[in-house]
Amino acid sequence: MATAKMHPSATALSTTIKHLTCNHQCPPFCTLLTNSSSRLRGYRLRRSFTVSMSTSLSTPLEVCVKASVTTPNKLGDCPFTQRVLLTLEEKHLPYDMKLVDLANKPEWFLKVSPEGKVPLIKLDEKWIPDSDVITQALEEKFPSPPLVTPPEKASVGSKIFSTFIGFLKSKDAGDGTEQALLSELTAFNDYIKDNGPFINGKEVSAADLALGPKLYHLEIALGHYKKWSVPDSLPYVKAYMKSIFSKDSFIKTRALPEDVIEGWRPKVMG
Ligand SMILES: N[C@@H](CCC(=O)N[C@@H](CS)C(=O)NCC(=O)O)C(=O)O
Repeated sequence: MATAKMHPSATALSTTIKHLTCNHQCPPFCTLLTNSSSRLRGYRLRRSFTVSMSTSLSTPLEVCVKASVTTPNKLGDCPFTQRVLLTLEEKHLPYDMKLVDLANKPEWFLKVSPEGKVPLIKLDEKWIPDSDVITQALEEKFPSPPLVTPPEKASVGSKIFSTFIGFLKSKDAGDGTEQALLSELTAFNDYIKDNGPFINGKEVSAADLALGPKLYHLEIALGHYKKWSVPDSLPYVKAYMKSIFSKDSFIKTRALPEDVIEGWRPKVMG
């Protein structure tokens, strides 16, 4: 496993995490921590491990991602960012993550992202915002392996996230928000039962990479704030979550549960 201690001068704002797919039995983040000039005073990077990358890209793509609010130099809890990282992982594209402290956005970030939002990716020398636009652009530029979800299936499960947020924010147990979420999850359960195991059948596709991170937030946030979990009466939803969450690409790009909890706190507190 490649390890490198952070030099004290490397802050979350200026640090680039060079994220490479490696063929070791590494824990979730097999990373080399470097600053933007790929060098930190005080230590040398170990380069003695083998890196396997099946891609034609020689230079890693630069991606701005949310930084953790609980743990220095870790990826934060943005589901849109994870969607983009999952797409990069599934397409075996190398990338450098630039951790952005969203509570204290640095100048360089605001210059390239006037809206101040992540994810943001640099493609053909241009910074592109928005996970919808980014994943579409990645599909066009790097079509192999294809991750396209057919248009008629692309909106499957798309109301789960908004109904989850409604229930999470709710302070009135009888206001119908739990029922609204259950009804979306039930429709999804039935769909996966007939068409699964993934939204487009046998293989994972773009719609799963968008939905997976949102279900991860649902599981952690509702478990923590409402002591609620997906009922056993929805076994296909449960199996779907289990299989997405256990993918290597997901484990590598997921947020820390404590960041997910902190991220939703303002919404829960109202
Ligand atoms: N529609 C955008 C949403 C991106 C978004 O809302 N990102 C959040 C973090 S999860 C953000 O950057 N918020 C800005 C802020 O918190 O100041 C996408 O799909 O990329």
